[in-house]
Amino acid sequence: MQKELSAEHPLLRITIGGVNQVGYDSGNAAIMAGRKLAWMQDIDTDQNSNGEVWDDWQAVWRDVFVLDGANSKVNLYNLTVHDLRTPANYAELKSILIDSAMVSQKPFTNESIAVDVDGNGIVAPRDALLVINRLNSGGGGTIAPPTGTSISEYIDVDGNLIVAPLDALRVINVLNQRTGGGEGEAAAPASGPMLEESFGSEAATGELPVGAVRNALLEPVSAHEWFFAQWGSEDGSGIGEPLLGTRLRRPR
Ligand SMILES: [Ca+2]
Ligand SMILES: [Ca+2]
Ligand SMILES: [Ca+2]
Repeated sequence: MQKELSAEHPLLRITIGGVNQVGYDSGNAAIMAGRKLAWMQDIDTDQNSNGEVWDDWQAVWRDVFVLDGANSKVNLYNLTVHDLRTPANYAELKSILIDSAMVSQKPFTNESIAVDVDGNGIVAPRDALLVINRLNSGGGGTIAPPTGTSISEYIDVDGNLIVAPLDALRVINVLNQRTGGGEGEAAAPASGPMLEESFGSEAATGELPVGAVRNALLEPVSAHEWFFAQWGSEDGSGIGEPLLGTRLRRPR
């Protein structure tokens, strides 16, 4: 599944990792055979026969914890209840991981300046037009997960994973704030051409009143989504079945 996710959605940062329960160390080699996974062995510091991570997360066999970019649990999927050999379960888990990554990472929202839809560092009418054009060509509605390796239009300005008129309106509001702010000395953008339709004197990124808009619209996103599953079975054979892992952090 990790291979599929990486190949099908290279822009979504999804990492499957595992934490093995104490007492099942002997299964680690078999689990890693032929796989590349972030794999960890839990330890039992307080000697209650349970791993500390397992205790912290109250994990049970074959739990898959789906974590967001802040390592907070957003879903829990148990592979005893949902055997991944059933195609519908496999598809469901995969979909949960993708959807969670979309919510956390908002790949179609410009994380530098949300209202800069074309990502050229300048906020201009063209940024609103791109959204409007998308809506007019029937491209509104829920945004599908990206399948390419780059984003050319950050059309989801408000980061709700839907392309809607409000996304264009956000840009227009910022443009209106600028035009209402009076004339200023011309300042050239640090790089890139000044767009024809941009508001001449205020086209430089540094002068745009977008700072407040910018982070109000965006959740912080960390480098990776982390998930954990448990590969192993109650009898400790642990071969070929989903196991468990997490970044070592207590749940909220
Ligand atoms: Ca313990
Ligand atoms: Ca722009
Ligand atoms: Ca939106």
